[in-house]
Amino acid sequence: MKNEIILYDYESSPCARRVKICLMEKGIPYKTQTIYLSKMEQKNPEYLRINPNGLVPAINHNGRVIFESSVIIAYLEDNFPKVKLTPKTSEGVIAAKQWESYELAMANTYRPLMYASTMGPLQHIACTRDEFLSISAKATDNPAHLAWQGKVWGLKVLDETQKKQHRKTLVQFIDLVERSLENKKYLVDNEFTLADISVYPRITMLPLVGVDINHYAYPNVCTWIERVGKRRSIRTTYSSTEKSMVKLNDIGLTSLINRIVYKKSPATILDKLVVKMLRPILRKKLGIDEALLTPRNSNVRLITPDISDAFVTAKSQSVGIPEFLKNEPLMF
Ligand SMILES: N[C@@H](CCC(=O)N[C@@H](CS)C(=O)NCC(=O)O)C(=O)O
Repeated sequence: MKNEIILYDYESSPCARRVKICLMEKGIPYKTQTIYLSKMEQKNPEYLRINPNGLVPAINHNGRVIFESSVIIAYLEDNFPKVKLTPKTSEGVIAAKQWESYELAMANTYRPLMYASTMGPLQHIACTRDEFLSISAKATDNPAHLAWQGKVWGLKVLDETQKKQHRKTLVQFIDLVERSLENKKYLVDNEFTLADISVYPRITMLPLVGVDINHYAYPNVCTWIERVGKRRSIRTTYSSTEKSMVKLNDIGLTSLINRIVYKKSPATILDKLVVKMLRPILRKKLGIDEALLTPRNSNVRLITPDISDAFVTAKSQSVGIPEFLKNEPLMF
C-alpha cells in the first residue's frame, strides 16, 4: 500500500501550519491540496465531505480522512512514532493537552477578528461586493455561508467594541504564555513539544489582528519565538503569504487600510487615492479576476487517494448570489 498523506491546506492558516510543522518534525513526506479560504472553498460540498466543519486543515492518509489539527497531530503521533513530540512526563502530557485546548478557544476568538481586520478590509478594497459573492457562490450555495461572506465584505463581522473585547481575550492568552515561559525555554517540560507546536503558529499571527507583541511587554515570548523560529520545521512552513501579510502590517499598511474602510465620515480624496492605488495590487494578489473566470462547479478539485489518485471535481449546485444579498450600496 502506498503511504501517502494529503494535507488540505491554506498557506496562511495557523491551524494547517501546526500540522505541517508536525509532519516536518517527524520527517513525513506529504502533498498539499490548497483549499482557498478567500474563495470559500472550505464550504464547498466536496470539501465538506472531507471536513464537515468546513475548516482547514484535514488530512487524507491512504484514504483515511482526519480533520481538526489536534486530532490530526495525535494521529500522526500514534502512527509515526519514530520522532515523538508528546511530552515525556504525565504532568507534561496534561499540560500540553491544556495548551491545545486553550489554543482551540483562541482560534474561535481569532477567527472573526481576522475576518474583521484583514480578510474583510482587503477584499473590500480589491473587489465589489457582487464580485466577492459571485466567487463565493461558485463554491457554495448555502445561504448562511453566503450571508457570512456578505458580512465579511460589508465589514460587519465585529463592531469596534467587539474587536476590542476579542483583542483583550487574545492579550490574556499572550500574558499566560509570557508567565509560563518564565525561566523556561519551552512551554512544557523544557523541551520542544506539541504544546509549542500548538501555540507558536497562532501567537506569531496575533500582530496581524492588531495585538502587538514586543520585547518590552513580552520578553519571554519574544525570546521563545526566536528560539522556536530557528527550527527547520518552523522556517520552512513560514509561507510567503504570511510573510507578505507581516510586511504589510509592519509598514503600517494594514492599519491604514482599516482606518480608511472603517471610517464613519465620508471618504476623503486621499482615502480614495490610496484605495485606487491599492485596488489593482490587491486584486492581483487575491486572484480576483482569475477566480471570476473560473467556471462554476470546478473551483474545488480534491485529490483523493482513496479513489485511485483521481481528481474529483466538485458538483456544487451554485445558482449565483441569492436575491436578499444583492443591491447593497458600495462604499468606494
Ligand atoms: N479547531 C480547528 C480550527 C480550524 C480553523 O479555524 N481553521 C481556519 C484556518 S486557521 C479556517 O479554516 N477558517 C475558515 C473559516 O473560518 O471559514 C483546528 O484546529 O483544526
